[in-house]
Amino acid sequence: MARKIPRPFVLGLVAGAATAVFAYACRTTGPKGVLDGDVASRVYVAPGEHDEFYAFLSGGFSGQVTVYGLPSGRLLKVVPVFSQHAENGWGYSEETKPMLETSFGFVPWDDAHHPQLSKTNGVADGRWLFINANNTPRIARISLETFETEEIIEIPQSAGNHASPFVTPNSEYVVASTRFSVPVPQRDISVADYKAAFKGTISFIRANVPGQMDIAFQLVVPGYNYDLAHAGKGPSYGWAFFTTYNTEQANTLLEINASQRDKDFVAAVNWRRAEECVAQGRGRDVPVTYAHNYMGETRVARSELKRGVRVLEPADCDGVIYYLPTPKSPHGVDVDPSGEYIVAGGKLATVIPVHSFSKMLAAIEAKDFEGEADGIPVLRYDAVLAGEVQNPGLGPLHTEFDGKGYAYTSAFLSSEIVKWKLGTWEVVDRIPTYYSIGHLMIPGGDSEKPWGKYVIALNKITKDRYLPTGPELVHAAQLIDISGERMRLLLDFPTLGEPHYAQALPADLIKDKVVRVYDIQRNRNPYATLSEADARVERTGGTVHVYMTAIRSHFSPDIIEGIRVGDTVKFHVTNLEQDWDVPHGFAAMGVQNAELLIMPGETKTLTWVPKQPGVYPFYCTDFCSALHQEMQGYVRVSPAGANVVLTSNGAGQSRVLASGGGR
Ligand code: K7E
Ligand code: CUA
Repeated sequence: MARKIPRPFVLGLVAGAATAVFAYACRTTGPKGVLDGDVASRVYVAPGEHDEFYAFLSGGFSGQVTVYGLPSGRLLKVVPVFSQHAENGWGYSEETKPMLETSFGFVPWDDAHHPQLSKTNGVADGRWLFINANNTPRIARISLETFETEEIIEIPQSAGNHASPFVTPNSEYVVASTRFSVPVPQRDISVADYKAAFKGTISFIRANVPGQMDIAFQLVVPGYNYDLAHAGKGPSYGWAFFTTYNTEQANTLLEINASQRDKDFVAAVNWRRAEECVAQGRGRDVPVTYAHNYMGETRVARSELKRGVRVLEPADCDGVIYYLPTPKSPHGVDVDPSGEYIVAGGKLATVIPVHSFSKMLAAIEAKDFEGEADGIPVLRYDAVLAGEVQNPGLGPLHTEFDGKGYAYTSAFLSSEIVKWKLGTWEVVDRIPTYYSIGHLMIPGGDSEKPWGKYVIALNKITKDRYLPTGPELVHAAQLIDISGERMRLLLDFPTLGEPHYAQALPADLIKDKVVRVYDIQRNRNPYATLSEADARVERTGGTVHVYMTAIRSHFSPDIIEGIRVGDTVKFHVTNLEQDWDVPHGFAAMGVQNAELLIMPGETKTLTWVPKQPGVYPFYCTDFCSALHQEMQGYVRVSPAGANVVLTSNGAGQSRVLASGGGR
């Protein structure tokens, strides 16, 4: 089949500035219907069969992670992370609310961009998935045994936590950098003082012990925008690379003002050198406050405010950071499986520059600098360049690798994936994507040993790919076969939120260790009710605790009286089931909250402050059994000051521990 490459864009140059402004029109006539030959069978996973890969897609502005099976593209789960999730009460239940605490208070939304699997020896090991919150800087750790968010650390002195959270080869650190430079330390000052007072920070976060995520140290860097990152591997182990843009240090209308220079930088940070300097006491402690939230064994999240972070200035630690000139407003920076090549995606560049790690070391040794930026040595472009990929498509953003010597780069403006050969830099294949691709992802494609086989295009614009659904359209991913010489489109599948980036690994790495039930004997929730005999209500002043159990197909108690307007009612619901896939739900009329979805063996708590007298039904929301519709009960609410005695029909006795005057 002859392959003609459409050019679905119009390129306009605004005269008078070295600024290229691209206006483009999506070509909305992609391939439809049957493609070639055996495409359908390549993605067909028969009913009851399992997919070969788990894929984890960021939810972008949904704040969540979604889990898909590949190659089928079937959605398997939404893992709530930074945003409240009404479907299962994440961020609504008392057990999970502390996970969304920050130094700014409760922040129930964020923008999640970059999932990163934990690694051992440079390869995904199936323990955890990390993901960043872009807006209020945070990093989460998700367990791949429970598929739940178990830990969130806030990053102080950061703003726009975009170049995050990229893991080092043994998950020693996740690295994170500021997209927006801000006053460091934060203070009330004019934006006109940008150049003097605004800084970036690069943070190294210890992440390989659950419950102990913490900022190991921060490097204060010039006030540019730091966009993306990747850690070195193999020979470049011990280094991490960050793209910068806006080295012009503009603070308004960046579209034009930050596109002036021909080259910005890739920052190369020697983190082992930073460790040495910190060990020698060359850092200083800055008294900032940040939250650390952890779910832990009790499965009751705790939020703790930490104070103080160790900050290192490049001037106090020679050799810790170098700048590699890189055309032009680079976005992605990706390190090939060998660890030698550092590929940058210059959004406005006409080539893909590839830096050589060994040449970089030689240039550092020879002090082959073209200058300095804020005291940081700038290496000479030609001294570090391995090669340039010519004609790489317009708007190159991100690159992944197949482990067979090829690289795949997404080109946003020309809506295509370009395949090129490492070493010769020649383009060998290209395939259109529908439309405006951002990231792309090959299973293991950022690691030392890619699994290859597929690339997923994560597209920004959907247009006509699915049935229209009003002004707001679902986002789109496309699965492309890369097992042969030519790329082949296999499948479109819709995604939730905006899937910026993704990671994937073979299902065999995790599927047998996935938790099926929480052991009720190990339930450490202080409000757990471990048997129906203990189901009861208790009043402590103005708070009524309902110790409730759920098992097919009833709640105990299912009648509660003696609650008064103004009381705070806490429904502590324990699911006594010990069978896989038997959650119970809990919702009550008028409760200004979401439902609870309680997994087998788990306790979850919903808080309610009733405002009007009446009798309120509650029920199980998850169709759990033939008599699910019978799984219901009533709460009677009396006026404030009423004399109705607190009672329930739970087997444990109802008690008043301290008389309630209504408050
Ligand atoms: Cu969308 Cu990695 Cu936030 Cu590129 S980023 S596209
Ligand atoms: Cu329990 Cu439906």
